[in-house]
Amino acid sequence: MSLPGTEPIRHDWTLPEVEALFALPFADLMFRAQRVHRAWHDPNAVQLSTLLSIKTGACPEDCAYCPQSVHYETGLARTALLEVAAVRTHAERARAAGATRFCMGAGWRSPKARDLKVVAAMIREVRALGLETCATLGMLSVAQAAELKEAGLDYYNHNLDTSEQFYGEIITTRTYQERLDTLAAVRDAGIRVCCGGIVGMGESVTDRAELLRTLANLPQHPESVPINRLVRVPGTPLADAPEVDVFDFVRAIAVARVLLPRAHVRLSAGREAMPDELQALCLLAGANSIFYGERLLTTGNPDVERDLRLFARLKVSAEGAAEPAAAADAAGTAANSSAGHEASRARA
Ligand code: SAM
Ligand code: DTB
Ligand code: SF4
Repeated sequence: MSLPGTEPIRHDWTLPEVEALFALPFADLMFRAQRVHRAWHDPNAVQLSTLLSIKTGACPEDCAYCPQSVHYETGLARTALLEVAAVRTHAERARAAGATRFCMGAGWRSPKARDLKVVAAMIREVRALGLETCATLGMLSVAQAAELKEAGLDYYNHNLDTSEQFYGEIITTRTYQERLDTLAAVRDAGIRVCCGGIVGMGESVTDRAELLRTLANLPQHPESVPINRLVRVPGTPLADAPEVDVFDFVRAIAVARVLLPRAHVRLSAGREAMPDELQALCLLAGANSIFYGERLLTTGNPDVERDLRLFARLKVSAEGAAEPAAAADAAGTAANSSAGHEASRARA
């Protein structure tokens, strides 16, 4: 498929082709990404997703970047699965602040049957608020994906994180193929796929190219592609990973935009440490979604006021946000926060 005057959507990228994109002069890559971005998206709109950790820590997996892994001493306080009512309160606040999607994350290898029932109830509650729903709960079977679809889940996040070649350096407790199997189960259940990776774990440019090539060559592109910059959490094996050149990070966003024209490319973890200028460059490179709200799962994110100030300076609007008045009516007092009013200004 293609729009008039644009390159077709492809699923047959070769590694040399993707590496050649990474190797372009910065201005040429940005131009190419912008051309694709403007053909498929409103370049001045950004989608806002808010994250909530519904079950934190004590995860049996050994993902080298992750503060929630039981294998590392990160000083993280563990929590049991939240109550449905508490999740609803968080979702109401997110909606009042202007988010359109609410993502629930759990530190699980894969969900247990009784836990999945509770998550299904959370999904129903969040959906009833008019928010899009997303969950990231680890590996899923075909039956579990169907159960989540039945509850009304819109998106499932499950990242490939890096190339298949580099994956074994980062995670040993599950295989790349298991990740791909879960993505297929999610897709086959009719749930939209959110899948991306992390830049800054010591991977090569070839690994970044392979990750994006793998995503682009899936039978159907993920609708949402989070590009995370590693948050170096003390106690994890990657606490001292060398910092990635900021332009190399922007290049990863731009190549994601070129390969995945219709997807929302999300500038994800790592924003708190990014100056506004770098975030603006990422938006110019084709990012059109962010995590919005002062927390990711266990680490910080820019607060709403900072993001809304940036949006106002760039004249960026929030994509598809409910009118603040409607959000206020439904969400009660939480919507009277200055954030709700700021959101309306940013959208104006
Ligand atoms: N346990 C589930 C799983 O792994 O699929 C869901 C939660 S897990 C925290 C979701 C994603 O967060 C990971 O796949 C990874 O891409 C990202 N992530 C975790 N820790 C991170 C960090 N320190 N920096 C950047 N991204 C991180
Ligand atoms: C994704 O790609 N990034 C989000 C979300 N999917 C679940 C998670 C980022 C986590 C950053 C570390 C933390 O806060 O624990
Ligand atoms: Fe567990 Fe997910 Fe963290 Fe890996 S990324 S340790 S699976 S919570």
